[in-house]
Amino acid sequence: MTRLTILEYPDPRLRTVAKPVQVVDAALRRLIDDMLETMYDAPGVGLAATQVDVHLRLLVADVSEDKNEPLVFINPELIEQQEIEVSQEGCLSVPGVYEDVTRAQRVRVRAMDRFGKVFERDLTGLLAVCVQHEIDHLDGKLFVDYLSDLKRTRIRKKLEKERRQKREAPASSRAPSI
Ligand code: GNR
Ligand code: NI
Repeated sequence: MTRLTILEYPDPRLRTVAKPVQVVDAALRRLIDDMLETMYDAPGVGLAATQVDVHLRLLVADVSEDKNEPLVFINPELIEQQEIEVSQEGCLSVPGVYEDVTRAQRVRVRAMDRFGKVFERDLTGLLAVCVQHEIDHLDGKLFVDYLSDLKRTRIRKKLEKERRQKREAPASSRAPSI
């Protein structure tokens, strides 16, 4: 299995709208396994294909304590949403940022599993929130889009600065050449 690279905000590729999966085959199952490995390694409770620069409607999740309940949703659709409440979210594509977002705490989702079989499932709490967060990724949307322009700009500047410093650190810690 391969650990994939996760795109980070404000990478414009995170704005791509993903296309429906047409065939569920061995190549797709390999991508699913790589996404699961990437999610567990990160670590995160969910991962959308968009985040690894694959623009197909596919997401994985695991909100279990022991990280032994991998879930796969191919071409997911929300068919019911209830109990709208605020909860705190984070995102592997927006590292270190946690903010309140208002979403349904109970959803019913229809999707295909890793063998292309259609299923429906009722989800609650973190898993319900996570699946909505991942479907947003598939639509090119990020949780920071729900925040004020001011907050989003501050977050973008903070991440850009952190990345700049990460790039410069190796050079500035080198011994002077004189
Ligand atoms: O790991 C994650 N945690 C999380 C917490 C609250 C709401 C949503 C999430 S999803 C996130 C992983 C991620 O970025 N998925 O796209
Ligand atoms: Ni995310």
